[in-house]
This record gives sequence, C-alpha cells and structure tokens, in this order.
Amino acid sequence: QENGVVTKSSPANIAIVKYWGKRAVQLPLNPSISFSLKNCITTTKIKYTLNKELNDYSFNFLFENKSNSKFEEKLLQFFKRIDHFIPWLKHFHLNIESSNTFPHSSGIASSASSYSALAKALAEIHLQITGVTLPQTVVSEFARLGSGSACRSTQEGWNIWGDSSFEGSNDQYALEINPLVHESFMSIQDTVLIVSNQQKAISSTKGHQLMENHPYKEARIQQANKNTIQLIEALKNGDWDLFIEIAELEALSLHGLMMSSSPGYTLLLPNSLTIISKIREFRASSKIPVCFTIDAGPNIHVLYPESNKNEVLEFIERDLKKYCINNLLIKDSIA
Ligand code: 2P0
Repeated sequence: QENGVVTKSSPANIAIVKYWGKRAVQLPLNPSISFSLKNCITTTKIKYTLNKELNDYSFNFLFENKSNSKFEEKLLQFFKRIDHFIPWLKHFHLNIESSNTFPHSSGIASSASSYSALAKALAEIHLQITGVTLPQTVVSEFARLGSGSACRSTQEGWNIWGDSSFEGSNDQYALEINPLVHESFMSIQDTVLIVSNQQKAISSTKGHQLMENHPYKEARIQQANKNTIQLIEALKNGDWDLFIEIAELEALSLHGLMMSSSPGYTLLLPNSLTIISKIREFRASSKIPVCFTIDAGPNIHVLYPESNKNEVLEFIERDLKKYCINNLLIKDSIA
C-alpha cells in the first residue's frame, strides 16, 4: 500500500515496582511491574504517504493541534532507533496527530501512553505496507525505545519488564502476566490526586541518569529484584497486606533515591506528605486495604480494591480532595 491512515490508542500505566536507572539503549537497571490505566489514554493518528524520491525521515507532529519542536527532536531519535525493524520508514512521509484524554497539565506522565500508541500505529502501518504482522514483543520493544516505561503500556492489565528470576521477564520488552493475577487485583482502582500540575524541575530522563553514580545503586537493584518476586506472589495470592507493604516501600524508595542523588532533589510537596499520612491513618482505623503509590512527581495515586470503592471514594472526597490543586483528581482503574 502506498498511502493510508491508521489510528491507535494506548493507556498510561502506573508502576508498583519502579523502573529507576537505565543503561544504553533504554535498558532498565532493574525489573519493574505496572498496570495499565483505563481512562488515561493517548490516541495517535498517522497518515502515511509514499514518496519515491525520499530517503530520509520526513514527518510532522501535532499534539492537540499544536506543534512541539522539542518532541519532534525526540521523535527523530526514536525513528533512528527503530528503523532497522521498519526499513520503509525513510521512504514515507508521516503526518502524526496525537491527543490525550487526560489534561496535559494533570501531572500524569504521558510519555508511556504516547510512545505506546505510536508503536502500535507504526506496527499497523508496517502490516498495511508489507503484509507482515510484527509480534507483540516487537511492538513493546518499539515503545521501550521511545520511553522505557512505555513498553509496559502496549498491553492491558499487569506487565513486568526487565530481567528477573521470574521466567520470561527480560530487558527488551514487557511481558503481560494477567493469567496469574488474582481477580481482586484485576479490578484494582486508582484515584490520582493532583497535588500540583506544574512542570517538574528535574525530568525522569535526568533522574535515571543520576542513578549511574548513586551511592545506593547496588542496594536499589537488589531491593527491586526482591520486591518484584514478592509482588508477583502478592498478585497471585490476592494478598493485599503484602501488596500494600511493597507498593508504599517502592514509592518512598523512589523518592528517597531522588533525595539522596547528587545533586539531590525533592518532587514531593507538603500536601503529598499530608495525603500519605491521612491514607495510613484511614487504613489503620478502617481496616480497608487502601494504599498509595507515587510516580516521578508530587501527585498521589490511591490504590484500593473495587469492593471498597464507595467507602474509599467517600474518604477521598471528605479528607483528601482539599489537598489537591483546584480539587483536581482523576478516578481511574486498571484496563
Ligand atoms: C516507572 N518512572 O517505572 C518509573 C517510576 C517514573 C517513576 O519510568 O527516560 O519516562 O523515557 O526511559 O520511562 C519515568 O521514566 O523515562 C518512569 P525514559 P520514563 O514508571
């Protein structure tokens, strides 16, 4: 086929065991486990046109009808990393348009859903042009070469990425582990409390780099490997107590690593810490298995079983919402 249009969507994901630190090219220092979200989605439309004279990357990119030269530079780097899989790339002009279902300034990381949607769209174009279906593992690998955590967004539900003692897990692409996950974790809820919607001072790419010479690097790699294996046990057994222990330990370890790198930095804000203590108080008094995780930013993800949705949402509205910027929160769940 010489031209056509494809549209693909992909969710954001939230890690419970965190990817933090990498080596070339986009390979993780440690294994990570996440689940994909239902409501936080990027949709990407690509119009492709054959140009027989062309022998270089040719594309334009619009995010919600606006051009973004910084992202275009990143896209160029991404295309250079993947074009050996799709040799047609330099002979087609791509017109790329992307949009998110979640507000741009909501503090939800969009690189995972963006590169995952892009990876799926390129695989679909590959099929239309060559008649060959790329395996899911290659789609996940494409996404990884855009943004590490994006490889965990190309499939729904729970995904593991990175070499570990869990069979099949590897550094190149994420592996979906849904068949072994207990039903109570297959309907896990995530309400994202938006504490700040400001652009963060230190990017994740910089944060990953700071792990290279981090004094706790080796200990962190060991900790993540141990937490990965324990988390899989918790997910298998429907063990919320163990899940909560690991989720909160991972979130605070991630931020501890940021605080103790050189230079050190803090992304958590006073309201993030207030929300954390309130969640722990509520859990102790109510005995409801509710906990938090945190991405590379100040916003708090509140995690809980679907069976406790009403009580937890009531608690959030009553005791936590006031700590959010403009009372902003996003009610989401696993996809
Ligand atoms: C994660 N994060 O596992 C961790 C935890 C944020 C905190 O992966 O440089 O956007 O594009 O590979 O994937 C954010 O980093 O970084 C991230 P790149 P990415 O989700």
